[in-house]
Parts: sequence; C-alpha cells; structure tokens
Amino acid sequence: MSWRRRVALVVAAFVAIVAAGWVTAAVRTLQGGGDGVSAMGPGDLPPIPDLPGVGVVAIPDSFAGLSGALRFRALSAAEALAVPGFVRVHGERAIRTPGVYAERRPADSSTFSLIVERPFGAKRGELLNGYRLGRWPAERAIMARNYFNPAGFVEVTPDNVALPLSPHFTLGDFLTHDQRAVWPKYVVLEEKLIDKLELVLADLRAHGIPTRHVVVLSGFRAPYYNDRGVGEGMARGSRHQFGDAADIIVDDDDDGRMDDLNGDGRLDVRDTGPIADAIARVERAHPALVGGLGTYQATGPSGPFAHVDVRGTSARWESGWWRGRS
Ligand SMILES: [Ca+2]
Ligand SMILES: [Ca+2]
Ligand SMILES: [Zn+2]
Repeated sequence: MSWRRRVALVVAAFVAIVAAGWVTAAVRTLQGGGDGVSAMGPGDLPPIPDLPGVGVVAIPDSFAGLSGALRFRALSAAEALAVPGFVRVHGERAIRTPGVYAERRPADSSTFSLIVERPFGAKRGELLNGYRLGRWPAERAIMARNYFNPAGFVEVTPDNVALPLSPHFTLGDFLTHDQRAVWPKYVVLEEKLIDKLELVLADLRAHGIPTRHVVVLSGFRAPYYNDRGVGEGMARGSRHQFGDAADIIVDDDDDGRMDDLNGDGRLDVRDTGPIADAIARVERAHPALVGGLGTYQATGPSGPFAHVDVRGTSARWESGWWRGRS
C-alpha cells in the first residue's frame, strides 16, 4: 500500500469517527427534547454537588456553651467541615464562603447562627478588604501561646450587624468603635467570653440584681486602634485584641450609666463589687472560663465599669482614671 493510500485511509477513518459522533449527539439532542443536554457518556465526570441540599445541620449541644445561652459559633473552614450536615445542606463551597448560616434547632425551633470566618491569612498588612485591623503582637514578636494570632475574623455587614449572639448581646456590640463608614467590618469573637458574660448575668439575677440591659463599652479592639490607646493606658498585650475581653456596665434603667448595683444610693467603683462577686462564683463553678477582672472608676459619662476576660489564667486589678485600662 502506498503512503498516499495509507494517509487517505487514516483521514477517511477520522472523518467517519467525527461524523458518527455528530450523528450520535444529534440523536441524543432529539431524544432529550432538543434542549441540548446529552446523556452522560462513560468519560464524563459526575456533576460536583454545589447547590444547597436537603436535611438539617445538627448543632451539637456543646455549641450552646456552659450557659446554654449561646446562639452562634464562629468557625474556620475546617471547623465548618466538621459540623455534622453542614456541607450536605450548604454545599462544599460554603466552608470557604464567609458569612452567617442560620440553622433551626429542632429541640426548641430557635435559630442558631453558624458563622464561617474569613481566615487570618486573608489580611494583607494592616488591612482586610479595606478595613484597618493592624498587626497582632505575634506578627511583631514571638509570643506565648494565648497571644498567638486569632484564627479568623467574623465579617460584619449592615445585614448581620444586629445578629443576636446570645440573649444579651449582638454582633455589633463587639465591634471596634471606628471606621464607621467602612463595610464590611471585621471582629474577632470568642464564644467563651459571651458564655462567661451570660453566666455572670444569670448569677447577678439569681442574687436579685436585674440585668435585662447590659452595655458593652468596648469589646474587640483592632490592634492598630489599641496601639493608639496605649499612651492613654490601654495595655499593649490587651485581651481585647483577641476577642476574649469586654468592658461592661449593667444599665437596667437605660440612663446610659452604670446602675447602683450595690444599692447604697451612690454611683462609684464599689458598684462593680457585685459583678466581681458573680465572676468569682462563675469561675469557681466553671474553671474553663477563668480569666481577668478589672474594676474601673468612671472615666466617662457611663460611670464605673468592669473589664471581664477569659484569658485562661486568673488576673485581678483595680484602676482609676490615673492607672489606665486593660
Ligand atoms: Ca443606669
Ligand atoms: Ca452604689
Ligand atoms: Zn478592658
């Protein structure tokens, strides 16, 4: 056989194969009602499931915290993957899509928010999506274990800023008080802090002190914001940068100032006493929530206040305006 003849045969065979493919595809299109979707051949991959599926996400009881009052959990991608049913219901892409995933708990049909965080590594220099955070202590120096960088950030938008985290607190309560016009904002949230605060409030109630309304004067403080306050007494290693500290007042009469918690008819630092007593009882009952307590004289119109944190070791201090804040 001449090489010309061989080439002609190969070309003819190729054309025949392509033509057969066209005919087959055309027939499938006709069979499929002309919508152009053909049946899967053996070489095709199955479609990747991506649309939300059926079923429910099983929220473990432990997510409600020791107080039983938590209505949220902030999750890294790996943690979201480990929540039973999360990927089945929301799709695999959800573990990498920061946002709030509202779940219904069958027990009492309450809403529970699973919040997928934006990872710490998404921060570029001081900024995350145009929102200024700064640099954490461990980005600048070698730090002890509980001063490691946070794992991630909760992304706060106008749509979720009012999200309830527990009966007394919303997402917006813990934002750094700055960059009001910048959205989204970011916050580091530590479940243990809110768990402890709810236990302290329950303890106060059990001791006859009404705690319907509590104000967070300062929750999360971005490091750059905290650094600016260091000269004014904010601690450089402040727990506020790690989302596990809050400065609070109990303001049940809604006048914007700390209430007369000890009932002596005066408003002064001694009104933080009942909070200190409640914290002592809560820490004794729940050693996992041990941390710092600072009591402060009035530095502004909101009056005396208490700093509460869950740093993991006990710390106690008293300060007036001349000593500064932590
Ligand atoms: Ca008040
Ligand atoms: Ca008093
Ligand atoms: Zn503080």
